[in-house]
Order: sequence, then C-alpha cells, then structure tokens
Amino acid sequence: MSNKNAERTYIMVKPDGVQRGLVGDIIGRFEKRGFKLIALKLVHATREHLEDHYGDLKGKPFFPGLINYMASGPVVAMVWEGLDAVKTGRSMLGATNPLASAPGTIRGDYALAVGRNICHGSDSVENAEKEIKLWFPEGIVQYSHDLAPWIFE
Ligand code: IDP
Ligand code: MG
Repeated sequence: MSNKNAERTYIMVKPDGVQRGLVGDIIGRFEKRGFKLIALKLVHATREHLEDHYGDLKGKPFFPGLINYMASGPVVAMVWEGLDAVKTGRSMLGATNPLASAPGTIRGDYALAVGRNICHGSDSVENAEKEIKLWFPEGIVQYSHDLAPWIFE
C-alpha cells in the first residue's frame, strides 16, 4: 500500500456533537467513505489539554469561549487512515463556519454557528501527527484491513 493510502488524520466529535447524538453518523460517514478506524475513545479533556490542542489560536478573541465550549463535556477522539485522509477529512467536515459549509458536509448538514460546529479535523499532515500524539499518547492499535484492495487501486 502506498504511503498516501496510509495517511492519518485526527477527527474529533466536539461536545455539542456528542450531546446531539451525532457520533454514530459521523463515524458512519468515515467508515462508508472507505477510511479505516485505527483509534477511538470518549474523553472529557482538561482545559490544559485543550489549550495545547488549540495552541495556535491562543491570541484569538474567541479562544476563552472555545476552551469553555470544548471543556463543557466529553468529546470522541478518533484517528482515521486512508487515501489523502487529511484533505478528504476536511472536505467531509465542511468550512469552519457552518453557514459557509455545503449541504452534504457534516457541518453543512448539522450546524449553524462557528462556535458550535460539531467536529474537528486536522488541517495538515504535520498537525495530524502532532494531534494524534497529543490525544493518543498510549499509541495506536495495528490491524490489517482486508477491504483495502476494494478501496484502493
Ligand atoms: P477549524 O476547526 O475549521 O480547523 P480553526 O480556525 O482551526 O477552524 O478554529 C478552531 C475552532 O475554533 C473552530 O472549529 C471553531 O469551533 C472555533 N472558532 C473559529 N473561529 C471562530 C470564531 O470566529 N468565533 C467562535 N469560534 C470560532
Ligand atoms: Mg483548525
């Protein structure tokens, strides 16, 4: 399998997505698209952990509100693997502001407000690696996926 087929992205259902019962739908979209689930857990993250995760946004006016939102309940942390996983994951999520997200995307189907946009996805391969280490310091389970020849050329 080529490296691009094994690209990994960190996807997270945010507290509003968990409360609204959207976990199964979001997982189902990634499964049905052909991505391989390689890590999954429900976690109520600490503020320190979330400040690390969103470290690049520290100076933004919405940062305190973002941390309050993300610390308000458990999130579902996941790693998905597959062809062009980072870019494809972002396109499945939709635009940061749900009002600008196309119908058919997760945010475009289920959200209206930028501060309640249901899900997170890594924005680059480099950030994906950082986020995977931050959320899964225990490491990731390896298993073979017999579907690969039906999904990748
Ligand atoms: P992304 O989640 O699409 O990568 P980022 O710019 O990395 O977007 O912002 C991280 C998160 O911060 C967004 O998903 C959203 O929840 C929140 N956020 C971004 N911009 C705003 C804003 O202008 N107001 C309130 N929250 C925002
Ligand atoms: Mg981002």
